[in-house]
Amino acid sequence: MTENADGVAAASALFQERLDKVATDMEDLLDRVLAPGPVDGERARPVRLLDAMRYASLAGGKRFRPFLVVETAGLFASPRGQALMVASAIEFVHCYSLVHDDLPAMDNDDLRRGRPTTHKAFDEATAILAGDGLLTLAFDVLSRSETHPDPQVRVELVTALARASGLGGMVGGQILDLAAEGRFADGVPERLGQEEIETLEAMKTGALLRFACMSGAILGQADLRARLALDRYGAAIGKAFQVADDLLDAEGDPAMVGKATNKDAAAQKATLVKILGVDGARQTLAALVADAEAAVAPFGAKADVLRAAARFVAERRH
Ligand code: GRG
Repeated sequence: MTENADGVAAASALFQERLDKVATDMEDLLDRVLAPGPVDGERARPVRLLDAMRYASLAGGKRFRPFLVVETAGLFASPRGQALMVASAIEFVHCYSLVHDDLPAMDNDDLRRGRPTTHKAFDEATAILAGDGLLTLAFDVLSRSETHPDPQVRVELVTALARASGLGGMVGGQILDLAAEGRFADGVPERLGQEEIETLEAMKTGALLRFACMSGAILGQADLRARLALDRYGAAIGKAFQVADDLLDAEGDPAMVGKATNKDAAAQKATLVKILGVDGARQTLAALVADAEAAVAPFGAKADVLRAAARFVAERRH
């Protein structure tokens, strides 16, 4: 389906409205899940750890992954409350990854989401534990009956999130990234080719975004055709997100981006922008957006906001 210019503008406005609404709902739910009182099976919630987990996950971020969950689940008329539960699990994993990524042993960043990183606001040990706490909480949330009444659906969500975020997904991508920088005593910086960079980025950044899109189909117990369409959409969005992030690093203003920029070039890091050049990366980005838009064509007008989301990824400035 092709939208005319008025349709595109209307879908973009609706996208922003829905993104804002998801951000508000997410804030409320994360606040509730991170309440001071222990839940069944817990003994107590230590204040310092809880404060660090709240600092790392509340009041910040675009909440783009939660938006993808809510919108894809909406295609199958899944209850919004269930989608928000899944969305909060993904956001907890995302926030944990940012906390650990910012640590001195990883990227050593002082600024995230426009304020001090968690290890700067607290200390390193607390930040490591806050990340651990957020990761485990994600799976706690997915296993709750509030997420879906059918335990088989919950198990499918748990498995898919574990695989997207672990060894063969985000964590695996992170170690490939560190290895490429020559960060290990037995390694030298590697000159990665385009295919290797694509694999690394598909794991480090793409896998969680792809799962966010697929989780709507899992929640909605969608048929294979719909799952394949959303998987293609998620894969394109995941790649586009990383290319856009690399372009922001190469060209962005730190005040706008909310974190340090020009780090890839300083670290002589292999990125698609470095291989393809800024213009080549922009062309790749446009092709990925077109592919994401085409992937959700079978859903018709119901997917207008998802098409607008693909365009947002390419145009984002932070
Ligand atoms: C430490 C296990 C571990 C993994 C780290 C996510 C990650 C893997 C590293 C972050 C490095 C990075 C900046 C990757 C680029 C893509 C990305 C995840 C950007 C941040 O996501 P946004 O823009 O952030 O959605 P907000 O703040 O809006 O939530």
